[in-house]
Amino acid sequence: MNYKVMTAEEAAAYVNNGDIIGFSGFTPAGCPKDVPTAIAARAEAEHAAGREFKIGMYTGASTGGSLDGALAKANAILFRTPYQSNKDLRTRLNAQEAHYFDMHLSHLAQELRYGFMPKPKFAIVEACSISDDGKIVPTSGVGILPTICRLADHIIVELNAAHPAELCGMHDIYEPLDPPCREAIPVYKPSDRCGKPYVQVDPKKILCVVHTNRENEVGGFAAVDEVTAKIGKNVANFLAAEIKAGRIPASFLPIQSGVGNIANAVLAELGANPDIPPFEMYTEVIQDAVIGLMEEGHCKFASGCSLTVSNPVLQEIYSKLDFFKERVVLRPQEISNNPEVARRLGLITINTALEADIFGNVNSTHVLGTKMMNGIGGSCDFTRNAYISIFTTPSTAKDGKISAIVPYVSHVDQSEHSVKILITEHGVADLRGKSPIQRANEIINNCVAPEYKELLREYLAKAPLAHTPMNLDNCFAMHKAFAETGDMHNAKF
Ligand code: 0RQ
Repeated sequence: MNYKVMTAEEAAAYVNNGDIIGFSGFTPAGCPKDVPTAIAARAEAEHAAGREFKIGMYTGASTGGSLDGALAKANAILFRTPYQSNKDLRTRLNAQEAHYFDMHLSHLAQELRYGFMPKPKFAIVEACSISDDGKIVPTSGVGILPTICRLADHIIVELNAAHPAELCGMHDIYEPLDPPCREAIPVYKPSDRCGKPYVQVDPKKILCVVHTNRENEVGGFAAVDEVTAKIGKNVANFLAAEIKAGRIPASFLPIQSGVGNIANAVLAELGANPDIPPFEMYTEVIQDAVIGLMEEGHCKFASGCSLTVSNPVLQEIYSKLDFFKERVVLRPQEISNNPEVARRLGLITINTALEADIFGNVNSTHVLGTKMMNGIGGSCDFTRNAYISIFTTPSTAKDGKISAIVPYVSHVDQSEHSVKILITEHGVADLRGKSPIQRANEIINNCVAPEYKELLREYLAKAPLAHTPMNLDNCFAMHKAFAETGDMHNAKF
């Protein structure tokens, strides 16, 4: 190998206060680990010496503890985008100690190329192999790797021996041209490939290679419980009925499924339902449940941006690479989440809400309207362009003190125009072709927890008569009741 080999500390020494860095990966899959941790240590040393040290950062989505976690703990983040899910980082950005802007994941690479945000000085990327002529093979997540390598002045490669070089062939790297020269993305089914199995970079830009052998930092998923199992069953039964009614083709359509415990549980239930045919996925995050479904034959193919699986499941994949390379393709996020492709393929999209309102608006990001949870991720990329968009949520949170269905959401991520189906453990609200008042009754009757139904009916009955019966004086009364008394039941309309 012709490249300089350095330790993580030596590589981190190149990074200075105010530098902007793009990181590879998507969720903790495919993210560099040693160099970011070394940058965090450098920040701590600089802070101890009374000097400022913060970096601007672009990532694919959330990352692992040794990236977001270490940099957040060191208070070394000037700004950051897009999706994140690290507890320490969440604390920093909710305290305004790091500027965070939430973006659609499919937008990030192109907006960097368009120059809407400052370009990264460094790309720090994880690879399972690198050739002397600059062919980088990513590991289990791609994210914005091709674009940051194109735009950055310098590339630092973490060559991670925990990922086999034989992974080469699972990726499909395609970067579209920018308008006015962009052409159609030639993906007509989830398994289509249109790019290369590696990222071609200018080898002269590779500053150094850092050898490492580190496992991914993907956490496990909560076991499926009664509520999430019921939500999953409701989704599966709804889709089976749509096939029966002829509104979804009998051959079925590709599925996109969001992130988290609920999404994982929903997928397991889809696999268990005999009326759901074996399916394909065109999604961003391939979670544990998908791999099991693939081995059982319920999932035929998955296109995604990352294998966000627990380490035992990743080892299972690596032990059967020939099997999985035929069934999985990993793409950059501007292709895995591309609205053009999503609309063309006719995706059934299933994402999770923190709260929804009785008119069908969805909040997936802001707890009680102000505190950032994780971010929108790819949920809007898919929802707005779906064949049919589904949102799931448990009907209550925090031991029933919060109703997930409220008079008006405290933050809007998906508007009522994009959300077609809302599903809780209690049932399914079909919002298609319904006016606001019809949607409100559908949601209250089918999705709201029994103990909150009367409260929401009272709100609706007292709201002014209008196309959207919304009372500007008290549409947040349930949120206020929770903030003041710790229980939404105490709301007064
Ligand atoms: O808090 O952990 O303190 O108890 O929110 O809730 O039920 O564990 O749900 O793990 O499925 O995550 C929306 C965050 C759901 C996720 C969200 C509290 C609840 C709990 C988490 P505790 P659960 P999940 C593809 C698509 C946005 C991006 C997206 C997400 C915690 O799915 O980030 O969809 N989605 N991307 O108690 C206050 C409420 C609440 C509430 C729940 N109404 N008010 N707190 N909670 N409802 C992926 C990517 O883009 C990468």
